[in-house]
Amino acid sequence: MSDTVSRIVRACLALSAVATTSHVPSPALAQATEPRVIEIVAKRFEFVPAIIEVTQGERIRLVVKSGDGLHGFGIKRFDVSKEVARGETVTIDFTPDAAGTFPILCTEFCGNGHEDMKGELVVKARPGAQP
Ligand SMILES: [Cu+2]
Repeated sequence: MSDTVSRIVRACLALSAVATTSHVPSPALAQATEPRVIEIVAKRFEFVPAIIEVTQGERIRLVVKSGDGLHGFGIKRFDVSKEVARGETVTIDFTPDAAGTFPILCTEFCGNGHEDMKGELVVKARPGAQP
């Protein structure tokens, strides 16, 4: 019986050796290649959600949808500026390379209240990165 057990143990060890040497994509790797998707609705006169939290160096894909008429979506610090036409959805890819809190503004005049149409991008510092 102990002979059977030791054979099973040897088989398991051999299998685990195969598992550790084969190239199975790890979840960490998948995270590094796929941007994080954040959906935002732009409507008179707000962005929903108004505050977006991300991490410095993280790849971000913003999917901005107009909930009514024409709006704009701008984050000056990261050279983001997109027109969002009535009922349309735009995709904005970027990687925030600086930590801090940055204003999100509507860049297209959309009516009385346009000036109050603001959001915030909060970029948390990545440990070990330059602020
Ligand atoms: Cu506006």
